[in-house]
Amino acid sequence: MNDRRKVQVIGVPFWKGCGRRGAELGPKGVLQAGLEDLVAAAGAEWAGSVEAKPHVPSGTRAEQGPIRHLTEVRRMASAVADRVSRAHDAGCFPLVVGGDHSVAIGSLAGMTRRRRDLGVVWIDAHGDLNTERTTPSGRAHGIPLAVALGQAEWKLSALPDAAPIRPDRLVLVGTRDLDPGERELIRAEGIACLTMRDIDREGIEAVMERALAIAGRGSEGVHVSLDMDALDPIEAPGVGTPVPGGLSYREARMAMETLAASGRAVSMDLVEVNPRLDPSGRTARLAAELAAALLGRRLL
Ligand code: 4U7
Ligand code: MN
Ligand code: MN
Ligand code: MN
Repeated sequence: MNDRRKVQVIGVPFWKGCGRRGAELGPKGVLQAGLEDLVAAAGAEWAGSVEAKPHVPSGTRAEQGPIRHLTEVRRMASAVADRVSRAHDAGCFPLVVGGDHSVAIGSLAGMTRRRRDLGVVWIDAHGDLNTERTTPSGRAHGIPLAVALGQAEWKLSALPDAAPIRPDRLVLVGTRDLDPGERELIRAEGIACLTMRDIDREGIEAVMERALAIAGRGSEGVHVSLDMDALDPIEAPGVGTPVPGGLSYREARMAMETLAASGRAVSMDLVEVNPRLDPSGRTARLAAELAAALLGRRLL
């Protein structure tokens, strides 16, 4: 990761992009699961943990429109973008711990401010490629990639200095649940989509090497966005939109280790952990372990 071994955690206690309370407890859950110790054990330096909390004036009314809580999502994204670009400027690896996946709009805005050629590896059961027109749910966690690509009405470039990501440097991994509008966008833009079927056939290491070749092609660094629903719900039950047939514990670890070994990752999202849906706490623990594996050089 270009020797950015200092890790700045940016917790984003935000649930309004998924419409289900509990996701705002994600940052606390992941920190309490031992993130700091795991990161240190992996050999990276801990630069501390801050929270990105949007200022929403009381009495703010929910607006009309296809995306729910859009005003709050926009404010959150702006706050996250500022934290992320500041962490980057301080020579740190920004680790954004959500919160629902709409927090990634902020991460991508903050990172593209500084790295115009950012590649993106999106590990998720879903495509997160809906627009205001195609969204079946009206939930902002289903649109971050359409926003980042410049395909939605809300453009990433609405945030100061942010730039769209390039479709030829974006790769989806672990995909198994796409909406019709998302399929169309994938086809139209030629977005690489490495599905669970590809992982079944080729194995996770080969798939991650392919993902790195695409996201890392001519790019200065790769942003890794890990939605915990990429994992099988048996491994990670504490997510808002579980889809059967996901990554095993070993595959998820191997994916992180392959990314770590490449040295290309420059920032990460760790999202969609909902501690309310998992009293055992295993989802938060697994999330912390996977982040540490991405940041680590040591395998044992
Ligand atoms: B997540 C969905 F319709 N596609 O847009 C949508 F199936 O960040 C789900 O990946 C989105 O967890 C899931 O609401 C968003 C739905
Ligand atoms: Mn997602
Ligand atoms: Mn998902
Ligand atoms: Mn779904």
